[in-house]
Amino acid sequence: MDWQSSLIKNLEWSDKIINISGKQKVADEIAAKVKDGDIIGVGSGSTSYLALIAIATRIKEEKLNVKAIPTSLELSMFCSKLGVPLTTLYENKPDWLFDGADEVDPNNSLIKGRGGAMFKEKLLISSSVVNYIIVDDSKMVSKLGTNFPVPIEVFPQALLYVEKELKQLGATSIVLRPAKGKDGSIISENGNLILDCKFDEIGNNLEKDIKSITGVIENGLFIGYNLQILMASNN
Ligand code: ABF
Repeated sequence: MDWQSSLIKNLEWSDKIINISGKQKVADEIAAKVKDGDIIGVGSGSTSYLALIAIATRIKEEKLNVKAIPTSLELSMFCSKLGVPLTTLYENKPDWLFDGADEVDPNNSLIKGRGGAMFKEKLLISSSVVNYIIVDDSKMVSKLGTNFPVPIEVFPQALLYVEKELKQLGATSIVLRPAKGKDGSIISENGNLILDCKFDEIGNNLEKDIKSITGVIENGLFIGYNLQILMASNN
Protein backbone atom coordinates (compact mmCIF):
# COMPACT_ATOMS: atom_id res chain seq x y z
CA MET A 1 0.00 0.00 0.00
CA ASP A 2 1.44 3.41 -0.94
CA TRP A 3 1.72 6.30 1.56
CA GLN A 4 -1.41 8.05 0.25
CA SER A 5 -3.64 5.00 0.58
CA SER A 6 -2.39 4.19 4.04
CA LEU A 7 -3.08 7.78 5.15
CA ILE A 8 -6.60 7.62 3.79
CA LYS A 9 -7.09 4.32 5.59
CA ASN A 10 -5.98 5.87 8.86
CA LEU A 11 -8.47 8.69 8.62
CA GLU A 12 -11.45 8.66 10.87
CA TRP A 13 -13.37 9.92 7.85
CA SER A 14 -12.16 7.15 5.59
CA ASP A 15 -15.36 5.15 5.89
CA LYS A 16 -17.19 8.16 4.47
CA ILE A 17 -15.12 8.32 1.30
CA ILE A 18 -17.63 6.64 -0.96
CA ASN A 19 -17.74 7.09 -4.71
CA ILE A 20 -13.99 7.50 -4.59
CA SER A 21 -13.50 7.82 -8.35
CA GLY A 22 -15.87 10.80 -8.73
CA LYS A 23 -14.37 12.47 -5.68
CA GLN A 24 -10.81 11.74 -6.81
CA LYS A 25 -11.52 13.43 -10.15
CA VAL A 26 -12.62 16.65 -8.42
CA ALA A 27 -9.74 16.36 -5.94
CA ASP A 28 -7.32 16.23 -8.89
CA GLU A 29 -9.06 19.25 -10.48
CA ILE A 30 -8.51 21.16 -7.24
CA ALA A 31 -4.87 20.12 -7.06
CA ALA A 32 -4.36 21.26 -10.66
CA LYS A 33 -5.34 24.81 -9.62
CA VAL A 34 -2.37 25.13 -7.27
CA LYS A 35 0.23 27.70 -8.32
CA ASP A 36 3.63 28.38 -6.81
CA GLY A 37 3.28 30.93 -3.99
CA ASP A 38 -0.41 30.21 -3.28
CA ILE A 39 -1.89 30.47 0.19
CA ILE A 40 -4.70 27.91 0.27
CA GLY A 41 -7.56 27.58 2.75
CA VAL A 42 -8.04 23.89 3.45
CA GLY A 43 -11.48 22.73 4.52
CA SER A 44 -12.70 19.33 5.60
CA GLY A 45 -14.90 16.64 4.18
CA SER A 46 -14.04 13.49 2.29
CA THR A 47 -13.20 15.09 -1.07
CA SER A 48 -11.21 17.85 0.62
CA TYR A 49 -9.00 15.17 2.17
CA LEU A 50 -8.40 13.64 -1.23
CA ALA A 51 -7.65 17.11 -2.66
CA LEU A 52 -5.17 17.79 0.12
CA ILE A 53 -3.35 14.53 -0.60
CA ALA A 54 -3.19 15.41 -4.31
CA ILE A 55 -1.91 18.91 -3.44
CA ALA A 56 0.70 17.46 -1.11
CA THR A 57 1.93 15.25 -3.95
CA ARG A 58 2.31 18.27 -6.26
CA ILE A 59 4.13 20.27 -3.57
CA LYS A 60 6.54 17.39 -3.06
CA GLU A 61 7.14 16.53 -6.69
CA GLU A 62 7.28 20.08 -8.07
CA LYS A 63 8.88 21.66 -4.97
CA LEU A 64 6.14 24.28 -4.88
CA ASN A 65 6.18 27.03 -2.30
CA VAL A 66 2.60 26.70 -1.06
CA LYS A 67 1.15 27.28 2.39
CA ALA A 68 -2.13 26.07 3.89
CA ILE A 69 -4.50 27.60 6.40
CA PRO A 70 -6.62 24.71 7.71
CA THR A 71 -10.15 25.03 9.10
CA SER A 72 -9.62 22.56 11.94
CA LEU A 73 -7.07 21.02 14.26
CA GLU A 74 -7.60 17.68 12.53
CA LEU A 75 -6.72 19.30 9.20
CA SER A 76 -3.64 21.00 10.71
CA MET A 77 -2.41 17.61 11.86
CA PHE A 78 -3.15 16.09 8.48
CA CYS A 79 -1.27 18.90 6.68
CA SER A 80 1.72 18.33 8.95
CA LYS A 81 1.56 14.60 8.30
CA LEU A 82 1.57 15.24 4.55
CA GLY A 83 4.36 17.81 4.72
CA VAL A 84 2.15 20.73 3.65
CA PRO A 85 3.53 23.92 5.29
CA LEU A 86 1.07 25.81 7.47
CA THR A 87 0.41 29.48 7.96
CA THR A 88 -2.24 31.45 9.87
CA LEU A 89 -4.71 34.26 9.34
CA TYR A 90 -2.39 36.46 11.43
CA GLU A 91 0.14 36.42 8.62
CA ASN A 92 -1.81 35.70 5.45
CA LYS A 93 -5.20 35.47 3.85
CA PRO A 94 -6.07 32.62 1.50
CA ASP A 95 -5.83 33.25 -2.25
CA TRP A 96 -8.39 30.48 -2.60
CA LEU A 97 -10.00 27.78 -0.56
CA PHE A 98 -11.67 24.40 -0.90
CA ASP A 99 -14.15 22.85 1.52
CA GLY A 100 -17.10 20.47 1.67
CA ALA A 101 -20.75 21.06 2.57
CA ASP A 102 -23.72 19.13 3.89
CA GLU A 103 -26.38 20.79 1.73
CA VAL A 104 -26.38 23.15 -1.27
CA ASP A 105 -29.56 24.88 -2.49
CA PRO A 106 -30.24 26.29 -6.00
CA ASN A 107 -28.82 29.70 -4.93
CA ASN A 108 -25.57 28.06 -3.78
CA SER A 109 -26.43 28.70 -0.14
CA LEU A 110 -25.13 26.02 2.19
CA ILE A 111 -25.50 24.13 5.41
CA LYS A 112 -22.09 23.17 6.79
CA GLY A 113 -20.68 22.16 10.14
CA ARG A 114 -21.20 18.45 10.63
CA GLY A 115 -17.61 18.40 11.87
CA GLY A 116 -18.16 21.29 14.31
CA ALA A 117 -15.67 23.61 12.58
CA MET A 118 -18.12 26.10 11.03
CA PHE A 119 -16.69 29.13 12.82
CA LYS A 120 -13.25 28.78 11.26
CA GLU A 121 -14.79 27.57 8.00
CA LYS A 122 -16.86 30.76 7.77
CA LEU A 123 -13.92 32.91 8.81
CA LEU A 124 -11.79 31.40 6.06
CA ILE A 125 -14.52 31.60 3.41
CA SER A 126 -15.06 35.25 4.32
CA SER A 127 -11.30 35.95 4.15
CA SER A 128 -10.61 34.07 0.93
CA VAL A 129 -10.83 35.55 -2.57
CA VAL A 130 -12.14 32.41 -4.35
CA ASN A 131 -14.01 29.56 -2.67
CA TYR A 132 -14.53 26.09 -4.15
CA ILE A 133 -17.15 23.92 -2.45
CA ILE A 134 -16.92 20.25 -3.32
CA VAL A 135 -20.04 18.11 -3.10
CA ASP A 136 -21.74 15.16 -4.78
CA ASP A 137 -25.34 14.88 -6.00
CA SER A 138 -26.58 13.77 -2.61
CA LYS A 139 -25.86 17.25 -1.19
CA MET A 140 -28.07 19.14 -3.67
CA VAL A 141 -31.44 20.11 -2.19
CA SER A 142 -34.27 22.32 -3.35
CA LYS A 143 -34.56 23.79 0.14
CA LEU A 144 -31.97 24.10 2.92
CA GLY A 145 -32.82 21.94 5.92
CA THR A 146 -34.12 19.03 3.84
CA ASN A 147 -31.67 16.42 5.12
CA PHE A 148 -29.53 18.19 7.72
CA PRO A 149 -30.26 20.39 10.71
CA VAL A 150 -28.49 23.73 11.11
CA PRO A 151 -25.57 23.34 13.54
CA ILE A 152 -25.22 26.22 15.98
CA GLU A 153 -22.12 26.73 18.11
CA VAL A 154 -23.04 28.00 21.56
CA PHE A 155 -20.98 29.21 24.50
CA PRO A 156 -21.85 26.51 27.11
CA GLN A 157 -23.36 28.74 29.80
CA ALA A 158 -25.56 30.48 27.24
CA LEU A 159 -27.30 27.22 26.34
CA LEU A 160 -30.69 27.84 27.98
CA TYR A 161 -30.88 31.45 26.86
CA VAL A 162 -29.93 30.59 23.28
CA GLU A 163 -32.44 27.75 23.21
CA LYS A 164 -35.23 30.15 24.20
CA GLU A 165 -34.20 32.66 21.52
CA LEU A 166 -33.94 29.98 18.82
CA LYS A 167 -37.53 28.96 19.53
CA GLN A 168 -38.50 32.60 18.97
CA LEU A 169 -36.77 32.41 15.58
CA GLY A 170 -38.91 29.40 14.65
CA ALA A 171 -36.74 26.42 15.57
CA THR A 172 -38.98 23.36 15.60
CA SER A 173 -36.38 20.95 16.98
CA ILE A 174 -33.27 21.75 19.02
CA VAL A 175 -30.95 18.87 19.87
CA LEU A 176 -27.75 19.14 21.87
CA ARG A 177 -25.25 17.17 19.85
CA PRO A 178 -24.94 13.86 21.71
CA ALA A 179 -21.70 12.96 23.46
CA LYS A 180 -21.41 9.67 21.61
CA GLY A 181 -22.96 10.77 18.32
CA LYS A 182 -22.12 8.57 15.35
CA ASP A 183 -22.00 11.55 13.01
CA GLY A 184 -20.13 14.76 13.68
CA SER A 185 -18.20 16.23 16.60
CA ILE A 186 -19.66 16.60 20.08
CA ILE A 187 -18.08 19.93 20.72
CA SER A 188 -16.92 22.62 18.37
CA GLU A 189 -13.33 23.31 17.37
CA ASN A 190 -13.35 26.02 20.05
CA GLY A 191 -14.62 23.84 22.90
CA ASN A 192 -18.20 25.10 22.73
CA LEU A 193 -21.42 23.10 22.51
CA ILE A 194 -23.35 22.46 19.31
CA LEU A 195 -27.11 22.58 18.93
CA ASP A 196 -28.50 20.89 15.81
CA CYS A 197 -31.66 22.80 14.94
CA LYS A 198 -34.47 22.31 12.48
CA PHE A 199 -36.54 25.17 11.09
CA ASP A 200 -39.66 24.90 8.93
CA GLU A 201 -38.45 27.81 6.89
CA ILE A 202 -34.85 28.97 6.37
CA GLY A 203 -35.17 32.53 5.11
CA ASN A 204 -32.40 34.82 3.86
CA ASN A 205 -32.09 36.57 7.24
CA LEU A 206 -31.92 33.49 9.43
CA GLU A 207 -28.12 33.20 9.38
CA LYS A 208 -27.73 36.77 10.68
CA ASP A 209 -30.66 36.48 13.11
CA ILE A 210 -29.12 33.39 14.73
CA LYS A 211 -25.71 35.04 14.83
CA SER A 212 -27.13 38.06 16.65
CA ILE A 213 -28.19 35.98 19.70
CA THR A 214 -25.80 36.61 22.59
CA GLY A 215 -24.00 33.36 23.30
CA VAL A 216 -24.06 32.10 19.71
CA ILE A 217 -20.53 31.88 18.35
CA GLU A 218 -21.47 30.81 14.82
CA ASN A 219 -23.94 28.79 12.81
CA GLY A 220 -23.66 26.49 9.82
CA LEU A 221 -25.80 28.54 7.42
CA PHE A 222 -23.85 30.11 4.55
CA ILE A 223 -26.36 32.28 2.69
CA GLY A 224 -25.32 34.49 -0.20
CA TYR A 225 -21.55 33.85 -0.08
CA ASN A 226 -19.37 34.00 -3.15
CA LEU A 227 -18.89 30.28 -3.85
CA GLN A 228 -18.13 28.03 -6.79
CA ILE A 229 -19.70 24.59 -6.47
CA LEU A 230 -17.71 21.64 -7.85
CA MET A 231 -19.69 18.45 -8.31
CA ALA A 232 -18.22 15.00 -7.81
CA SER A 233 -20.20 12.77 -10.13
CA ASN A 234 -21.84 9.68 -8.64
CA ASN A 235 -21.44 7.71 -11.89
C1 ABF B 1 -16.99 20.07 6.13
O1 ABF B 1 -17.09 18.69 5.80
C2 ABF B 1 -18.22 20.36 6.92
O2 ABF B 1 -18.66 21.68 6.96
C3 ABF B 1 -19.23 19.44 6.31
O3 ABF B 1 -20.10 19.13 7.34
C4 ABF B 1 -18.42 18.23 5.89
C5 ABF B 1 -18.82 17.58 4.59
O4 ABF B 1 -18.11 16.38 4.44
P1 ABF B 1 -18.30 15.39 3.24
O5 ABF B 1 -17.93 16.10 1.99
O6 ABF B 1 -17.40 14.25 3.55
O7 ABF B 1 -19.73 14.96 3.25
O8 ABF B 1 -16.91 20.81 5.00
